[in-house]
Amino acid sequence: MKFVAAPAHLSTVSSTFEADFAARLHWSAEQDAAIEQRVQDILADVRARGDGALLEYTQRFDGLHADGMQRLTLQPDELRAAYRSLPPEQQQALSTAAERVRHYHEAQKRASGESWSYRDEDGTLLGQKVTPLDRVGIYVPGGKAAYPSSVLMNAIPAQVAGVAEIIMVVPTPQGAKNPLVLAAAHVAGVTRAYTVGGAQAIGALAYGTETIPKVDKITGPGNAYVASAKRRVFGTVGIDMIAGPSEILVLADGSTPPDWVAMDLFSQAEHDELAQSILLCPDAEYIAAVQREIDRLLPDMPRAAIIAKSLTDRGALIHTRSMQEACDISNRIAPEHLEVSSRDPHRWEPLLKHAGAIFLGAYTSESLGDYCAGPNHVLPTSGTARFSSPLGVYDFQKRSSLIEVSEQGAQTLGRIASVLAHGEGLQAHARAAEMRLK
Ligand code: HSO
Ligand code: ZN
Repeated sequence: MKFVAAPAHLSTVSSTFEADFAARLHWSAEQDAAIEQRVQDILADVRARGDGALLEYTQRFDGLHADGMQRLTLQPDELRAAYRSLPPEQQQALSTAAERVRHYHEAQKRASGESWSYRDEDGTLLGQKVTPLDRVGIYVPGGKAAYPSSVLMNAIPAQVAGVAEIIMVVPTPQGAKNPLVLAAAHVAGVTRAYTVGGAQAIGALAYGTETIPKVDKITGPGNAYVASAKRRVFGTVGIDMIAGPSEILVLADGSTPPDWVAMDLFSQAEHDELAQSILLCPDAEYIAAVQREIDRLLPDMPRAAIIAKSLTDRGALIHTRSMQEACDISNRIAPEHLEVSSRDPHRWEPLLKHAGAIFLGAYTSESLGDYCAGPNHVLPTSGTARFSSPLGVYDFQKRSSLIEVSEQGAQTLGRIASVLAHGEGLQAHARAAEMRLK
């Protein structure tokens, strides 16, 4: 990662720096036409033929033959058995992580997820009633990105919101089940799971089949096929977001041991060659120290090749003029994860406007947030933190307005409505209001 620019005052640095900076930030989620066509066909087929289509695609894409959906269904007993089969240390870690994530989301619900109402001077009641979705589907990727922690992060807010049925789908290529994923589903309160994946699983959740019930919303990450399928079924069902590669931005004042920062940069880089790790720091010597730690630590990392590619293609160590300037640049980037690795993080936090999650102080490794601190790890990526939020209880709730007009209120409101309705030329509206006038 040789991308040190000094000084990096963005309004004055050379145009090549600006161009390189922009190129590194750019992530294109270009849709591949061949994938789009395949996904369209698969969705139409699952919609038309239900379980039959699902069984065929599962055999074709996952090499998993099943003569009926029974074999692709995981009942709560099997999820519980997976949990019990784990070593105690893993059981404990999963349960404690789940407890902390649940606690956090319960606080979130209390703070912003409750119904409210008030009465105006005429005694008219006005309010908002919050209700959970009835049934949601959670997609869990198979293969190298099968993260039990993501099962917790998707299912627990749904459960806290009060969703009655949480249906999980997870592909099991060649039938190989990941016990940690099933155990996490048990701990997080998943109602039922099916070992299907890909666009066909998204189709099954969106349209329903003889076996898999149609859900109201689908959340969870997936490959290009899954992302495309989620985009296409949006409208028939709700979806969460289309997540891009992971990102971390570290704002450092030079007070954190440089190997800690190097490893935090690795932690997101190891997810994906397209992941992005950036350091912003006003201290050139410290940047050099982090670079030395990167060079020293990298060769021993099991995912060194992925990390190296991610850092080389998309990473940056940027020398800023000040911490204030670092905060400005961070706001322009709007990173998914933002570490404020400073001895006085609360001094900088008020300057930070756009980030999926903000990790304050040297001890707050982003990795702790990925697993067990409590907040959700499903976060806006690719600059979308400018306008969107972490996955939360609110994503599994909806609101209905409540209105109860009193007799007195009908007089006050009826006159206003009548005038506006006549103005719009809508007679029935006007008369409905006027009939209630005394
Ligand atoms: N950092 C990822 C989530 C994750 N990390 C799961 C480890 N496991 C989301 O950006
Ligand atoms: Zn992670």
